[in-house]
Amino acid sequence: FRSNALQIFFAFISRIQEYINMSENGLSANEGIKQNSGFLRGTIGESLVDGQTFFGSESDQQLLKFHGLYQQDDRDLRAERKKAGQEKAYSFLVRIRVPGGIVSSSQWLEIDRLAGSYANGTIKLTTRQTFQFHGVIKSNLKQTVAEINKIGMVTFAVCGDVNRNVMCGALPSNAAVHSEIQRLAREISSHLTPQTKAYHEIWLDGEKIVDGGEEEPVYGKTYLPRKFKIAIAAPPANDVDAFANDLAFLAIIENGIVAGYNVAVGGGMGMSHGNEKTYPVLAREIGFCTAEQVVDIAEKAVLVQRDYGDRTERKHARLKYTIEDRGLEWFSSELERRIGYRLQPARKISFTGNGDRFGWTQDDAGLWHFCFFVQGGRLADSEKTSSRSAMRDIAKKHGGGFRLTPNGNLIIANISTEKREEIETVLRIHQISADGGGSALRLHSMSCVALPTCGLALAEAERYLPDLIGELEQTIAENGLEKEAITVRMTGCPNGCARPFLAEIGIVGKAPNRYNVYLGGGFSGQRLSKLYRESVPSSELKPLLAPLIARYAKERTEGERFGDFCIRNGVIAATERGADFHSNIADEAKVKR
Ligand code: SRM
Ligand code: SF4
Repeated sequence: FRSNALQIFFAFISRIQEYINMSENGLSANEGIKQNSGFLRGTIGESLVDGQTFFGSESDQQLLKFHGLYQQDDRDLRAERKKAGQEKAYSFLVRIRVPGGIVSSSQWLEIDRLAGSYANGTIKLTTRQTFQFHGVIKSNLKQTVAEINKIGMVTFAVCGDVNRNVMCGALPSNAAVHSEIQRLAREISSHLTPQTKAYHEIWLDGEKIVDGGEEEPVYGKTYLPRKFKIAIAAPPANDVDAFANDLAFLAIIENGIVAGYNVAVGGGMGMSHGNEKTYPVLAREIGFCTAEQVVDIAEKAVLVQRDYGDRTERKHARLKYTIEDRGLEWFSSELERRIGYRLQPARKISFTGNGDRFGWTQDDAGLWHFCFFVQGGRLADSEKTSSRSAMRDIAKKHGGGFRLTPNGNLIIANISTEKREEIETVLRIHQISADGGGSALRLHSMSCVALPTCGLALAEAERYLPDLIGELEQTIAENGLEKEAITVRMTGCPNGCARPFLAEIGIVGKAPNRYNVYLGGGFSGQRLSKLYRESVPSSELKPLLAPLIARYAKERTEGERFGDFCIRNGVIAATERGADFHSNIADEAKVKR
């Protein structure tokens, strides 16, 4: 107990010190932490072997994120443990970088093994095409990271103030286009990976670099003001939700090949309840470039944000605010100055949806791909599902690999016609169907992790959305809408990890069992939603949404999407730009409950 109390005391002192540093130079505390970290080392190495179950220093907790690791505790157990005078049930989230979501079968088998050996036995497919392990205890962290490294994967730079996992469209119907965007995703990802040897040193027992012997050519010593996200879309699919990214490349496909990319900048989801200075923004297109220009443009866009992003206030530090403050034209000319040429005019693009295409697809090279719905992106073996075992069995038989989709679903990829039956047999044994036995509403639903691991969650998401969808499926069936897709996304807080502001129905945690409901998002991820009702108790969500869905069934025009219907009928005003996200909110939406 004494040593715990001491740890907490020292953590408190170090926090105060950080805040003093911050107020001295006006920069946010994280800037000081990065500056003094020795290129992301801090005292992580020392803390790793201090015999504690947690990292006591605030700086190390922040720096761990750059290494793909978050200190968490089981929030379900907090009250009970506090009452019993026990420390929190600490464990770590381990995020694994998967550019473009592409995983080989042998990697899959190892990921599966590690999930069982070191994590809580589940494999979480995230909304950004990465893997997450939850529940890794501190004494297993180093071994987990080292074993991930052995299969050619890393946890490095998948969190923190750097470029995150680069997403790309997941489902190939045109094999050449997809291999091109996958190649590019990998290239951007490796080009923007920080150069510090800290990761190798701490986790892989790499040689120690003597002070001063290191450089970080793109990022510099203080990295970026905030996280940076890049995606590549292959229209007409917008499964990556391109417009939610700081930077997006939208493939222009002509005669079956990629002719180049439209460049879009300044998207992001996160906001805070009650703070109208924070809001989601859609990325906007600024021009067209060739494939050869993409990586350099990505680097220069990162540099503009590195140099101009707000380092004083983290809630205002994403590229979207840099652009909102300085203007899109300013950004374009600053980018063009750095790349040394003008972007060509953006070309015409249209998207048909931001969901996944489920079931079997044959690409033009003749290979099959099976995409199936993974509830909450969580592969597990439980009373309800044996999806984790199913994928293990398939990975043993199938050399074609897997693709994680940006909606947290999974594709078994590159299956030859001869092999298809064998895969189908395994799927049957484990009762895995493309739609998980659900409606189109369920297939187009997505949630973030939220409780019990996410420290920022205000309400349930992953554990609650399946039940709410079940309730709404009654309304769907009564109105003959089983095959009609409506996008529903739920998050435990307004950070927006499941991109709820780009759903037709967004349900965002406000407090335990209370949610803000957003309507009017575009089906293709092309329009933001707007607040419809605030602080709705979970028991009132179905009564609120069911009549709207029933009305949609009766009054929609041919092919009309739910989000468009809500706007046409005045249920909600359209949000044209991020900056008007908080405007035109119906007064009744703000009624406090
Ligand atoms: Fe996220 C923070 C989970 C995608 C916006 N996100 C978090 C943390 C790490 C909480 C924390 O900081 O302590 C969550 C860990 C929960 C847990 O227990 O696993 C978390 N985010 C996730 C994942 C796992 C959600 C999921 O269910 O799949 C996704 C992992 C993505 C990845 O592999 O990199 C995830 N997060 C997103 C997305 C979607 C996207 O990238 O397309 C967004 C919105 C897009 C954006 O960035 O604007 C997103 N996460 C945030 C934010 C708000 C950022 C902002 O600019 O305001 C935070 C909070 C923060 O950074 O301070 C956050
Ligand atoms: Fe946690 Fe909020 Fe992200 Fe959900 S949206 S995972 S509650 S930070």
